Amino acid sequence: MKLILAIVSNDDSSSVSSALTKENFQVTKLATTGGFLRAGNTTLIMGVEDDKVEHCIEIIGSECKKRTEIVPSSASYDIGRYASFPIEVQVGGATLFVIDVEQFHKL
Ligand code: 2BA
Repeated sequence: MKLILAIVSNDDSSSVSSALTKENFQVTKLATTGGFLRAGNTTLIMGVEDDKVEHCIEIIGSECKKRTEIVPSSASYDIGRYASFPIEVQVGGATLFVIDVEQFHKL
């Protein structure tokens, strides 16, 4: 058995956990925060049989594709003056850790 930790965008967390549970994977969701951006993300914890790991990764990959979005941003030029303009940001994607599980118990 492997333990998969998948850090995904909050926007994708609902669809990816639904897709995983539909395929009979068991998922625990944690609300987490990225150290660099200090923005909320979601960490999924999954105990997965070795022969199902690839399928699990495929599902996560298909639900968490990297994409660009246009979001409003603003800058101040001098005291009290602001300009608003759209910027392109990359969202989505997933960071995965796949770890060997020494023991698994449900008591
Ligand atoms: P990603 O590399 O896609 O990482 C997304 C989130 O996944 C990270 O959020 C962090 O919560 C987690 N993560 C990624 N790699 C990890 C690792 N090796 N160990 C533990 N957790 C990990 P943030 O830390 O807020 O980073 C958001 C995005 O900012 C990153 O996207 C990356 O594109 C960029 N980034 C992160 N650290 C950077 C740095 N030191 N310099 C430049 N860009 C950085």
